[in-house]
Amino acid sequence: PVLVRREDYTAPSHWIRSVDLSFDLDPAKTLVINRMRVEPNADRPGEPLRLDGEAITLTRVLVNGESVSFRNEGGQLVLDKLPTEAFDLEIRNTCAPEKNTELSGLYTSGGGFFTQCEAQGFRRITYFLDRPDVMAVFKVTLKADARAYPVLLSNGNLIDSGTLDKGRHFAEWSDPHPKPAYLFALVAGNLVCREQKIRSRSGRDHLLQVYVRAGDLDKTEHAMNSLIASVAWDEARFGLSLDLERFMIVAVSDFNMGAMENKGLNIFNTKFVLASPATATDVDFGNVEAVVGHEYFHNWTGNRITCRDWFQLSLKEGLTVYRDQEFSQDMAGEASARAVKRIEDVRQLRQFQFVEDAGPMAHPVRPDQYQAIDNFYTATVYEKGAEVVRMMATLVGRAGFRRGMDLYFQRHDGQAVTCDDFAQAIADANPDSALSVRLEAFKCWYAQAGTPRVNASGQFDAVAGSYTLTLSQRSPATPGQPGQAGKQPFVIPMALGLIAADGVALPLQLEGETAPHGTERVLVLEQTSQTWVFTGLGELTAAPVPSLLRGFSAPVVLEWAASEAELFTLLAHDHDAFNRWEASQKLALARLLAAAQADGGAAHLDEAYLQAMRHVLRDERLDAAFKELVLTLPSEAYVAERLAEQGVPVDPQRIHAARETMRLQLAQALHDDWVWAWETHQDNGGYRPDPLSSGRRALANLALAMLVLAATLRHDPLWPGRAYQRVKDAGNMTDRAGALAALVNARASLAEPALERFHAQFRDEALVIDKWFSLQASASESDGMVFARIKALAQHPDFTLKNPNRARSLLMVMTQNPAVLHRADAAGYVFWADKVVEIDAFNPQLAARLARALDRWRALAEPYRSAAREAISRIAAKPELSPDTREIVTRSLA
Ligand code: B3K
Ligand code: ZN
Repeated sequence: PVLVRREDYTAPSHWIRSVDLSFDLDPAKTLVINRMRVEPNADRPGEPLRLDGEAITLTRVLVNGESVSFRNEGGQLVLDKLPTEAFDLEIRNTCAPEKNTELSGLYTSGGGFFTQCEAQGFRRITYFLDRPDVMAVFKVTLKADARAYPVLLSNGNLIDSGTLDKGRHFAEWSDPHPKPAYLFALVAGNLVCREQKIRSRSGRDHLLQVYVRAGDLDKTEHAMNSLIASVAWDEARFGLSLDLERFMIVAVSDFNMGAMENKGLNIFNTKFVLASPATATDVDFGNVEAVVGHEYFHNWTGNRITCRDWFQLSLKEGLTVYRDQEFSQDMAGEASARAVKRIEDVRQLRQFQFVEDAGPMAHPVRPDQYQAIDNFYTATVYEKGAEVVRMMATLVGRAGFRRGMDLYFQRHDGQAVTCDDFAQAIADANPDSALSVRLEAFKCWYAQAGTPRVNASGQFDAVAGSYTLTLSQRSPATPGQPGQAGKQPFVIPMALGLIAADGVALPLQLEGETAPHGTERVLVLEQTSQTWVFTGLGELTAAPVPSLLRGFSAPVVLEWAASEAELFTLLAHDHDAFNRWEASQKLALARLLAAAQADGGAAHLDEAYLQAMRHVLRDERLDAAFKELVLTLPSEAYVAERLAEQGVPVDPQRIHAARETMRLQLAQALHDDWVWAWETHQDNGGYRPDPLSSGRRALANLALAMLVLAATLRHDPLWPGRAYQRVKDAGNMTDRAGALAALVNARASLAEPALERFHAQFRDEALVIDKWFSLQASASESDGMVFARIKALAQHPDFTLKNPNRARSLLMVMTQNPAVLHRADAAGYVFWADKVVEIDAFNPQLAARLARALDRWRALAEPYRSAAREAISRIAAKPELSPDTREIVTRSLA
């Protein structure tokens, strides 16, 4: 396996200025003619041209119309003795789209042709300098059978089309914007589209189109609305307008990830386009909006300014995730709905990125090396990368961040640049800001892996009327990066407030200041340890409660030994909704951790905690969505990480047992409150996926789950009966899937008929059948019944590993269900290892993703630990493994 290093970057030997591609599309054998205008890089004279190519058959090479000699070296096509001036290079080759099971390059799906070129798929279409710093203007001609493939699409504008002989037709597309090959796309198939003309703020007209298969047109309205909203948002918030006459989204059902931002021709997993109230949940509606936004925003952050090399991936991904998160918050509207979105994002970050940062795949936001770049489309590059951008925005302020973005585009539009270039632009536009004066130190966030720990302690001096806050930080060791002494301190923006015991927000005045500066401010922790003294608190009779890391202002683990009383105060009074939620999670976590470590693993919930939860549930001033988040216990994975951090070996079965008993107690103790919540949060009127009504549905579904759980245990048929009725007659998928999950998780006897009914009703809706699989795979484990079910479902006629969505709906979901995966008899690991190997033979990217399920095996207690290592070793022992999966298991065992 070849290790690619960031420090080895060199500019390309040649530039490819323009490409004229012609495709004769045939599933078995597609002919590609690739005519390039090539220019030697004056800085690197006399170097041979090495073109990337993979899984394609070369038929001829012409330089300025003449045959030339060439050689093959390490999979590359090498041309020596080339002209020293610009020249024409023509390559002819073939490829076999129907044999392309990796879904990278040109492949077939559902009778159509689709491409996926990021990161290195273009080389599977034709020979090229397949690297993001080589940008060319593309012209593309597509020829195909007119009946089978009536729609022919590529990037840019349609400049010609017509019929050919033998029932074939053609279309010619031209994209005026120079782009790297990873943004190339083509689509050919029998598709229909929803379209909409819009006029942007700047007065230009654009045609927006969403292409899907014939039966799916009625599920495209939300995607179109999300696209229109995205265009308007980027203009309003960042002054960035659509630079194309035509912008297309195409949905495909076989796709390795979420979606792809190809210039003017975004290709999407159907999961992130199709949504109707009958088939999609509120979460799906939210995801469609976020992903449509994300891909659209890439048009500027990714496409107009792209990455110099793949180590800079977070330049476009971290920034674009930040942008889509901001977009979703702005779409949510009200402050409370914004906070809900922020809580959901942070929960996601902790569940996946923090875990990644603590394991064998931990890497900096800007990695230093890789074997398979596709393995680095990670939570760290994406979600932590977004937090890094958010911290910059916090340090320069909202207006300052906008200035920084403006400067970034002014300097780099049309270029392939680095993360340093971005940070420099934000800092330079804000020369006096908290970012600018410590830019080099701040950039540790790009270079150092691992989640920093921030320890906080406070001291109240009633006589002096002062509160002294000490913050200190340390960094854990990560692969290739020693901890503590080996790492520089991070620059950590700490948003905070102080709250009096009665809930009043206190004015914040630091020692040496003549007046307070509001009730919330951002301190910057940049040394190993720092102390701040707040003064003017002479009126207080009791110590104030600090509300630290408000809004999760930095991606750190906050270690603050809060008392129960302090947490109850925050839960009841904090002005920061994020920290109110955080207090609820800390209260729950303390009980979960105690129960998971106690003999017998039983949690006993105290009246104070139950009373606090009841208060939140009944509080009229709080949104239903927020209540649902507070009353949802921390996930088993999150609890496991916290234990691991304390050096306690993780026993997933005990954690599961502890969390389940706690859930049951919540269900029983708050029974009447859940009944109230269910009854008062029913929909009246039509379905709308807005934050208010989706929050109401979320809370009603949680209430129903609790009621069915408690009822099933006492053999009371009332609530299971109601849930079954809802599966039958729900007016939308959120309610229907919620009721079905309630029955399945409670192991109610009505779960079986409900599952059958659901399957029969939606047998022709692939995305709903995916839900049917994942709902069963994510069910609460008990006596191995869920695992047995999963094994049976793997044999179900509707199950296939070949469709990534379907494979993930059962297998990825299973690996995210700890009590199913981690079994004392190791059967979960054996099943998992077999599937990884099986999938790896035809789709390495999918297999490598699944292969990460046991990343944290070292944190496990015995017998899990040894059995997990054994299972990974079994995969590693296969000689035929793809480089992708090989890299994962090798790092895991290292
Ligand atoms: N840029 C693509 C991801 C491509 C993944 C390649 N393995 C989607 C996105 O982040 O928008
Ligand atoms: Zn992206």
